[in-house]
Amino acid sequence: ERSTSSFSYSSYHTLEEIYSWIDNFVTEYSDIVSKIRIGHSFENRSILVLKFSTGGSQRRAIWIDTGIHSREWITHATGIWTAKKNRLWRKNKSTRPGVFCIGVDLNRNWKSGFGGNGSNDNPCSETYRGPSPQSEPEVAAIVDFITAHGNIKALISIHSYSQMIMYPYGHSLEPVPNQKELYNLAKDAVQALYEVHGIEYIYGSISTTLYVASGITVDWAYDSGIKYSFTFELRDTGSYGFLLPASQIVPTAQETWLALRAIMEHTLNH
Ligand code: ING
Ligand code: ZN
Repeated sequence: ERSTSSFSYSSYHTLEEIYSWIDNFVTEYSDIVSKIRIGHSFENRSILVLKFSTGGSQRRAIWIDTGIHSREWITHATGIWTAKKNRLWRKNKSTRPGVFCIGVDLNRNWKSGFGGNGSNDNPCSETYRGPSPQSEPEVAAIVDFITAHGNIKALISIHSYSQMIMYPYGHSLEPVPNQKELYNLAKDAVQALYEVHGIEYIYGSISTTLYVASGITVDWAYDSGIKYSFTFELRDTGSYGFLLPASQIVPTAQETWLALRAIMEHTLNH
């Protein structure tokens, strides 16, 4: 494997594969992770430590070891998965009494379709919807602002990654009343984006293009009367995934701007 994003976390690996995963990992996260060879086994294999640090010396630390008993395969695999999880948090950071897991998915906490398919009532899930619609201060703040404003005509909610431009609904397969208009506008936006750096996006409604998801930002916006509600999934399609290299920031922003402009101009003229 060439990168830690193409590594299969759902299978067991040989020591060679684990060593090569470690090398990829420290290269990809060189600002925070380093590898230390602290010694070797009786049969002379390297004993490697992954050190997570933002710098400094003599700082307090936590040690975790896995695989000290070699037949306990799940522990080596859990160690690798846990190392990789660092910096890839999705939800907010809310806590509730008696609930062990942290965070609500802020793209499942909106009123429209709250609690439906493609959301989860388990607080430990990555798509945990929260106890009630708008229970989270981050969602409530946006709802309050947009509602008080009262004259927002278009809303664009930007995520990554997958290279898609989509419109409501997420919570149902039902086409929205102006679906034809949204389809054509998404198509124009995708074309404008493509012309900048040749990056291909796909488009369509959320539920038919990606998957069914309930309690999402754009469904709420649409149902609140914002007829031009879109969600973008920016670069890439998975080679780097959430860890898109910084060298792609400006090109991504440039092409995204053309798509945003297509939507803004259409909104202005309708
Ligand atoms: N994916 C989105 C998610 O929240 C999405 C996909 C976007 C669903 C917009 C519904 C509406 O599952 C990301 N990147 O978070
Ligand atoms: Zn997202």
